[in-house]
Amino acid sequence: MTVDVHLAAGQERSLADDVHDGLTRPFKELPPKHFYDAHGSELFDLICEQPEYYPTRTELRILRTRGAELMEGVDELVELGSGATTKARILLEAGQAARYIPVDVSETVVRAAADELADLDVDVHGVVGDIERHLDRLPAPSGRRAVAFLGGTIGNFPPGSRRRFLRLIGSLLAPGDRLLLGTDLVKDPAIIEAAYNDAAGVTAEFNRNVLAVVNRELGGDFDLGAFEHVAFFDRRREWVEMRLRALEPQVVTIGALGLEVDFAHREELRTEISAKFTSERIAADLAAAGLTLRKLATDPRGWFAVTVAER
Ligand code: AVJ
Repeated sequence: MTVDVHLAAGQERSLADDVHDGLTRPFKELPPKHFYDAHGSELFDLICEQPEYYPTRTELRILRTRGAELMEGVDELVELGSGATTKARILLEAGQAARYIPVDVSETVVRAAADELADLDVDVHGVVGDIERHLDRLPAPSGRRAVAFLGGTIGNFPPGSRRRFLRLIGSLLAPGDRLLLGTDLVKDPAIIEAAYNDAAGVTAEFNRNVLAVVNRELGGDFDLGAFEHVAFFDRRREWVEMRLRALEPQVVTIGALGLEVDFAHREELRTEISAKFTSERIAADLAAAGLTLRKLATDPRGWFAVTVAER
């Protein structure tokens, strides 16, 4: 296996910039990518096991039943924000790809991928990097490529950035290559809201974990107990918002930034949007990024979709 590392010093800079920028806005906001330190990644894996959180197991069912057609003619699989190898294994076992290129910010995750897939006859070439900054540094293609962006993470991008990011992915595709895009679909809001408000409180802990990341990495003094988890489906925008609501007025200090941040009583900090799609919206976003929808694979209830798109 090979691992290319494109991170190191730059990543903390991105957190510092995001925190400084986000906490000094009139409506405070932090980008969701900072949830995923080691503890946050564990919490996310735990979220996926909660009975209310349907996206992961629904997408897995689609990959299991439609894997062969999704991977037909594919020589190598690139997975953006790869995380655990569960989905990669299903796709690699269903097709004939000879190379797997996991791309993730976590070096641990990328190295583990090679170990976990050692029993497959697949060459693993990992890339440690930020999918928003380092996609120009992928290894040269060895054949027809499938670029997978699964789990519904595309929904974390607001609509304008979403199309820009899809266009960037499109620029990686040669004729005959494909994008495999996972998207959560619009459905009964009660089902969606339950998925982000699990009874065991794992999502709430995951949400508050971003404050622990800021405390540790930037010398912050956020009191995690002073914020409550809020998640709701915005029906007009068709996205979930997660927020942290201050339970009392407070001043938070971020040492490394020399920053003091005031929170009013019940003031909210937005930590994530997670867009839910219709097939029309998927096709329109792909088209706006110069991509053509070739296939939309969904589960029997129509809760989640894996789309095949080409340039
Ligand atoms: C990993 C971004 C797809 O938006 O559903 C899970 C993250 N946030 N519960 C999602 C998440 C709260 C998840 N994605």
